[in-house]
Amino acid sequence: MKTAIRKFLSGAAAAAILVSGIAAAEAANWKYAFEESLTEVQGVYAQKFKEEIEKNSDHTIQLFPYGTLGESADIMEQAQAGILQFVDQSPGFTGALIPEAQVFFVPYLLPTDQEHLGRFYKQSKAINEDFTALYADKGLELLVMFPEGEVAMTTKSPVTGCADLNEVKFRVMTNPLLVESYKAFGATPTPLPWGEVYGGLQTNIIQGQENPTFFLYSTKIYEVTDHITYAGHNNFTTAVMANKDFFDGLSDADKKVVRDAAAVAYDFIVDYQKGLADQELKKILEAKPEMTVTVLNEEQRRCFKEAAAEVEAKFIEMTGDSGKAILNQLKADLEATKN
Ligand code: 6CS
Repeated sequence: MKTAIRKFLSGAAAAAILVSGIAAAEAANWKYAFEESLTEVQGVYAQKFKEEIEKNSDHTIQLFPYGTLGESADIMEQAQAGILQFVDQSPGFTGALIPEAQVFFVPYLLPTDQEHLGRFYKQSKAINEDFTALYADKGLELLVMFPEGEVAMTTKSPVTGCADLNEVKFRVMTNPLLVESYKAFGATPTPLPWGEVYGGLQTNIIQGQENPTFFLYSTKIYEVTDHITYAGHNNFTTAVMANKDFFDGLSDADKKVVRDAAAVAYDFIVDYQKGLADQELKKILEAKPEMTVTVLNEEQRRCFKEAAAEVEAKFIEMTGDSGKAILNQLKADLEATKN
């Protein structure tokens, strides 16, 4: 009897070891790189995504914040090569790879109302179907796009209209349509990776740049510029994707874990950003009380709005029927998610 129990127990133990061994063999460590620090919006999103994946599977996520693996262009290359499983790259840097992604730089296309944007990215057919297909063509599984807040211009001299941008070397992300935008606004656009912006402003190689308010505080850009201007011309959009071969190779259960984590993190990051811009603007003014903050009125915005039509025409010229279809779909999606 004793021997039988012992045999049963050792059999059960062996089975347990075998099962845990199989589970351990299946558990993977996935690498996820993004363009910001751990405590900035992309980093907060990534941490929530990691938490969800690790809660709902045996897999772990290793996070690589901005700079640890290079610039935005570098992490995209690594994700396409399959060295990284996940990457956050903003359309501001994806324009050369997927020209249609430049649609997010048609001025005044996106509203500044964060609640509207929260509904839009989640429900948009253009994003969740049309862009998904375009990213797939480049070996990427688009998981989510989310807003990071209204962009503001920060400059060394005050801006109350397009005329004030004349002769201003204005840094933009490396995106041909953004170059066209700032040309149309009257500035001299200078495309640069993020790592060159602070030093460029400090040494006066450039005299302006644009970014959401939280980023102006977290990156201390207020130290090297003196004026913040809100023209309401855009909201910062970012995108998280997986290497497509990696994603296609996952089990259905793991695909669901990944998609669910992306969706939970989306709701979390939209909620996290409520009041963030105001909060961070206050911190900028505490750190540098002499910084001026101007919200342009309708009259002052007129030239920026007139430039928008020109930029939209350029976008269609650059992207043809495919871009036109995406633009129209985005407009329809924005209308459908107004309330
Ligand atoms: O302007 C940029 O290059 C950066 N801006 C933001 C808000 N995130 C990452 C990106 O590199």
